[in-house]
Amino acid sequence: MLIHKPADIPYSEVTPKHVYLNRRRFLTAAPGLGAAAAALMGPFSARAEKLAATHNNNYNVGTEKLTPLEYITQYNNYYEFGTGKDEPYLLAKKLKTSPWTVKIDGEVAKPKTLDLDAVMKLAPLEERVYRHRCVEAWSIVVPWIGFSLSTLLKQVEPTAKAKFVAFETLYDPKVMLSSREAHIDFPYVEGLRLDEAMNPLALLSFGLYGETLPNQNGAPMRLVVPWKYGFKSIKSVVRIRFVEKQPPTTWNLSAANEYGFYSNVNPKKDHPRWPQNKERRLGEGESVLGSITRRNTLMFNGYESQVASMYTGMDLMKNY
Ligand SMILES: Nc1nc2c(c(=O)[nH]1)N[C@H]1C(S)=C(S)[C@@H](COP(=O)(O)O)O[C@H]1N2
Ligand SMILES: [Mo]
Repeated sequence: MLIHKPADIPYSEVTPKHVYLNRRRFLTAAPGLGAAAAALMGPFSARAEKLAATHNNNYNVGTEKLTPLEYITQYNNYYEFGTGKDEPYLLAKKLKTSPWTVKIDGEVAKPKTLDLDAVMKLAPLEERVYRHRCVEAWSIVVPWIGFSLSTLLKQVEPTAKAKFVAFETLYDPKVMLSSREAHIDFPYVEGLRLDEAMNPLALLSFGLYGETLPNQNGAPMRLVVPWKYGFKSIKSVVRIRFVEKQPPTTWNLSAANEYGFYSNVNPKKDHPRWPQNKERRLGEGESVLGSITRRNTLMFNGYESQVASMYTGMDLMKNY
């Protein structure tokens, strides 16, 4: 199911030493999963359930290695649970992910409210390996599980007026920070142009590494828009609205000069406070001093052939 044979991935190569030494005792075979996936899964998914999926070979990242699970699940941005990178791992346990419904309405012929099970049954679950790059210049390679977002969006039959799609994360003040504490407005909102949302690369994800999503990664259902900076990949989605006008988005509201609506990964367009042509791949080339290697950031995060045509004629330095 996964792309590497176990022999290709010694634990010592993909995992920090303290983690793999500590992990051996958890390596019971996981039925239905490839041995490589079982080997890469750590003890940190106690509450996650196995989620079967078939690997889709159209979505790979060449020879780049999967990022070890520990990095994907312990270094996160999920401001509702804290602004530090380790806080979502520690605090997102409080998120109640069941029951879960998503309401889809706006410029559509058939508005719907679906529960999670109904959404997950819309299409066979696929495993896709994507690069995922944060605007803060770190990146990971993740074996996500899900299917194209378009599968869900088509259910409600968008009208001719629908030009954009707006997304909203759950906001539960009982378990999440206040906007004042997090310094951004809640609920977290994001948006895509209709053609972007319908692009097959835009993924609706329910899991990673053969299991349901850890809460800190946006359980039970999140977007993954891999040609854009990570903040466009909104977590824990409860509401989707088709709209005529470009919808407001959280980071753009917070600092429009730093975070645009489009936010396509672009090594030529620096962030006002740092360059964007290099990135730190979590788990790669680390020493006691931290990560010392830098990878070159690719235009559209390496997905140019699949997405560039959507932006022909647009000035991407202005529409950042
Ligand atoms: N609701 C919500 N979604 C969110 C965020 C957030 O703070 N809240 N952070 C975003 C940012 S900045 C990034 S880089 C990615 C991180 O996803 P990951 O933790 O699964 O790697 O989630 C995005 N989605
Ligand atoms: Mo990010």
